[in-house]
Amino acid sequence: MIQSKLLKTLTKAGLTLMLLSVGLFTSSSAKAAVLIQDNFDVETLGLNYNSFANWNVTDGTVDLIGNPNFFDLIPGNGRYVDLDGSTANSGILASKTAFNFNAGDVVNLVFDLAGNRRDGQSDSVTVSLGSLFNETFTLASNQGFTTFTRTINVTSATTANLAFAGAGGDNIGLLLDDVILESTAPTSVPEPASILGLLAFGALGIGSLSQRQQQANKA
Ligand SMILES: [Ca+2]
Ligand SMILES: [Ca+2]
Ligand SMILES: [Ca+2]
Repeated sequence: MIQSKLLKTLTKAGLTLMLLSVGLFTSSSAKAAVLIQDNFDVETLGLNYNSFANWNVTDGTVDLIGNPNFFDLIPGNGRYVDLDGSTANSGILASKTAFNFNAGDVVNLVFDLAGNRRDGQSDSVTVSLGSLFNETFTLASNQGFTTFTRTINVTSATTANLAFAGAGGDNIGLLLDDVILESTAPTSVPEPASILGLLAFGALGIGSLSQRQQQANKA
């Protein structure tokens, strides 16, 4: 009787272990791909700047400002973008790459925005990722860098550029820094070999225990 209880306990433990293992294999098969990670610190300081590594200015102008001492409005952030350049026509910063997304992808978008820090008036920017995402953010002039995070679930395949479209035309715009765009495709398919191995291992364990119990019963 004691052995029978032990067998049940061990079988339960084995099943739990197998389920846990399956869970681990499933989650580890999800791949996160970083599509853009940009702190603008390698760019060249300049007004009406349009030589970005990852971006085109597709309308209006933007300024690249910051350290050292070039309109460094919020020191400690290296270099960053003033979304309203110096031509009284705020800019659209659009990713050079159009990214492919598939149904089931989970997209993470993270960026830092700050108010213009100069004129006491709010500014806004419309952030878009093709048909997947479109949201307008408005920040007061005195607001420091704030991190915004959005999670986007892709329901059908599409291609999209990430874009930051500043609004206004007074040469004093929102500040942008630390953009991260990443996509996770949860495949949810555990590796068949691992699962078979675990099942075989579990069956062997239960089988040998049963055998031992039968022998014990006969004795
Ligand atoms: Ca920066
Ligand atoms: Ca400006
Ligand atoms: Ca403005």
